[in-house]
Amino acid sequence: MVRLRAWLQPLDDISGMLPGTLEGQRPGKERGAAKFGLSAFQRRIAIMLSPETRRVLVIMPAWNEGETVGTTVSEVLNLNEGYDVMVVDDGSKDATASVAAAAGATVLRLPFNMGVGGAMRAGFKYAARYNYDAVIQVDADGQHNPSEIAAVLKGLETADISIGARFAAKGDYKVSGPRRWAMVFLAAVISGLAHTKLTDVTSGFRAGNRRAIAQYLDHYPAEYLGDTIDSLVVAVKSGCKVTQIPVAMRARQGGTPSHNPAKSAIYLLRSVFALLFAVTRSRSRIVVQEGPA
Ligand SMILES: Nc1nc2c(ncn2[C@@H]2O[C@H](COP(=O)(O)OP(=O)(O)O)[C@@H](O)[C@H]2O)c(=O)[nH]1
Ligand SMILES: [Mg+2]
Repeated sequence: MVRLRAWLQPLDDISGMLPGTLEGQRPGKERGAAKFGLSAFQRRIAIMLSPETRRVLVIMPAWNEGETVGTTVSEVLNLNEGYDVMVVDDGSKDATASVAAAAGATVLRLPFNMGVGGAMRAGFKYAARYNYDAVIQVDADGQHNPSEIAAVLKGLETADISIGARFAAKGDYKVSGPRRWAMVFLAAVISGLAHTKLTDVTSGFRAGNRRAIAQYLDHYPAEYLGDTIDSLVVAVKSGCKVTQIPVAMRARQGGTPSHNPAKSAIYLLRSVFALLFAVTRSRSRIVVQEGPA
């Protein structure tokens, strides 16, 4: 009964949970029900009675990506896999939000810039609230090829977190110098912790199941690279199983990177030290909610 009541809450109450404003589409099945002119109550019932299908939320962090976000959203929706797309617009100064909404995404606009980790956290909260079975992060700049989403999601058949990994026998993505050494070191340490070979622990192209979402809701750092290294270490320590799927990453399809190469290299070196702190963090007790959080 409690669960039923939770389901019947107004659809718009998400706005009370997140420090931003929500625009655009509602989760897929609701869109379908809305087409038939059903009331909010009837839509809730329709969703509850609809056949069990795995619902996937694509979370797209975006910061001043007006040039590329529309195409990336369209590419995902044109796969026709039934994925819902949520763009988390993080205080962009350009038309990111309106372009994303016009392309068919649900857009969460954060009132100020919170970084990729903060944006992802808002996305996970939304995924838990709307009872998604799986989430996958896809960058708005088009580097993560939407045609590989299904392959990365497939990794969830055997693990809680599936990483779309470069340097894993697919693609020609190359990094050299100190940046490469830092990445190799980080991958080696985290592979040891996870008891599986991981080659690309800073990849943001990651999928997670309900267990991963529940764990991320407990701990998902907002600092740069915290969303990759730190989050992964704590997830592993908390008992989440990790796997990787080889992917070929594309070049950024337009716009400019949020960090120049020199700054990225410095951050990456700093993240080697941050790894030490991550290892000492306490583990999460994972509580997977059945039904909306
Ligand atoms: N929400 C949010 N997204 C960000 C922020 N910085 C970068 N992004 C997004 O995260 C993704 C990866 O960022 P990018 O600058 O391409 O980093 P790189 O691929 O590591 O060079 C892109 O979709 C960016 O729009 C931020 O501060 N907030
Ligand atoms: Mg990028």
